[in-house]
Amino acid sequence: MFWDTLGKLFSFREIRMLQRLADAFKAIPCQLLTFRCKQLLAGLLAIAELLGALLFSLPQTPRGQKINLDEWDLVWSDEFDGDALDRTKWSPTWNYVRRGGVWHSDQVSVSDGALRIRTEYKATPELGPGWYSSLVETKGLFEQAYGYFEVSCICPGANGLWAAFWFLSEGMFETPTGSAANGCEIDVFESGFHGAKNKKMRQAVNQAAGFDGYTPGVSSGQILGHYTGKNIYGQFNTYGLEWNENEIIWYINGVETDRMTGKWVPQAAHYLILSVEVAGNDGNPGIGGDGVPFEDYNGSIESNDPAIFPLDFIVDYVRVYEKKP
Ligand SMILES: [Ca+2]
Repeated sequence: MFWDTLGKLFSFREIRMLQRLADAFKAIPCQLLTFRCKQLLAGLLAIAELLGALLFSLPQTPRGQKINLDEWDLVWSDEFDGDALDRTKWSPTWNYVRRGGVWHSDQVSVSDGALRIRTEYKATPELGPGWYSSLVETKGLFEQAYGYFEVSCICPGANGLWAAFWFLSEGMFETPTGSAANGCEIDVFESGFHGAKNKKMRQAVNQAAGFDGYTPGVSSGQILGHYTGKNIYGQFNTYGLEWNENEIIWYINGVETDRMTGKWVPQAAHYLILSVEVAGNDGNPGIGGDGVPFEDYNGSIESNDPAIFPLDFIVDYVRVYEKKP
């Protein structure tokens, strides 16, 4: 009841933080009595992180429950073991200017057990010189409501771009309904803080959901939080999403980071998307629609050492599970 009342005042993310803060405080007296310093320090660390997240939007370390895959059946996957994109599972992008770059199907390949979405500058392709990257999606080929969805990947480590594993539903573009009954945008993760001025942000990913399409003044979103992985630009991390009728729960490396309940839990089948986007506008990298440079959180792709390109978003697998009955 107490938390229900708070729900009218605070966002899901804020309530989650308050719950964790309360749990951490509850743990302190008994830890003091038994001198279990390690847990006390962990509690204090959690409090410091929560305050940092609440006051300064700093990223948090995942410290929730672990996913138990024994409770799930694998129903769909791509291990990327072939030598080309499996067109029975994925559709490549059509080729067009996207934000600060171009999405082009030539930027996708499969080799050595992984999907690679390549970002690089190309001088003379048909859509003009610029930064080329790509998208693949399961639209029309595989769509599912509910389950556990997981990607294992190495994010492209460069300023001014981000990789993502995200979902959309066909119905979310219809007239806004004030709920997520017809679906929403679900971001299992988005990287995109490599160039952040604040060093604490640089290993963070964003986990979020957005509702009622993209209608100005109507759509709304929940950036549930910024969470850290382990060396996300140098090694494989997993990013997961558990989803049932009542809640969606985000994970990093199998540990819960955040969850959302209520009317914004989507109830429609969604398709899966893997993409790399170049920050920018109308093919011009590094600036927003207002013409202001993206300096604070990730910078411009042109601020990187050119020697790091071509740069790949490397995806080891995507797996989708259903809960065992
Ligand atoms: Ca693989």
